[in-house]
Amino acid sequence: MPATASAADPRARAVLVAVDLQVDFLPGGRLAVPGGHEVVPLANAVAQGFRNVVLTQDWHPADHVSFASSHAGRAPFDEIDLPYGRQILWPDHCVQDTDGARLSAVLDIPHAQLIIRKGHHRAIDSYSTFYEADRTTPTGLSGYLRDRHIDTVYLIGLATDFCVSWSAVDAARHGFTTYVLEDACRALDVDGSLAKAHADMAAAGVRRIRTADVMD
Ligand code: VGL
Ligand code: ZN
Repeated sequence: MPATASAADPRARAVLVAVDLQVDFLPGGRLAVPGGHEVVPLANAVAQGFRNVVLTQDWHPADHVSFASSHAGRAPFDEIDLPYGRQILWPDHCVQDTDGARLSAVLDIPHAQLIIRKGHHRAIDSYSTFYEADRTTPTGLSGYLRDRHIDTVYLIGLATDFCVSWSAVDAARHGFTTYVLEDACRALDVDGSLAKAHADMAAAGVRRIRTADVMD
């Protein structure tokens, strides 16, 4: 599908959302996703087939509630209860305007039209790029997509079992036809999180496919 497809083309109503392809989630980063770097060239290739591409960035203040360092006596991967629900505590990562929060230098999608930054409210995490973890505070992405008459969302990126799956579930729940391109994602797999993500995506009607299914 060339990037010049006409408005009549169904691909004009589709968006590729490339989730959190950021330095801290790549090998050597502060919350590295195993094999995360393998996704970046695939993202570059698959994006060629989309007119509409949105990138996302995890973008936390230095004292973010999701950081173990913000809670005395807690260690990364502990879980705590917060007003909006259960929260896994992470190593500090993707702190606003730091090198770790930057998009991968290998990412090459010059026609991406929007970057959604999420997780910027100190007291709420946001795995999903549609709604924060209280499930009610919007990032604005669904309004942006609806204004542009986009009804189909394809997701790739990091991590399958957190930001990709939560975004996919929210997209499907809010009426978008939703696909996850699984070979262009990698998982953290913390304590059964990947199996749970698969179950949650199935329940929400998210379709799991491969990049070859959308590339000519
Ligand atoms: C993510 C954990 C914490 C992700 C972000 O991008 O999947 N995971 N923050
Ligand atoms: Zn985060």
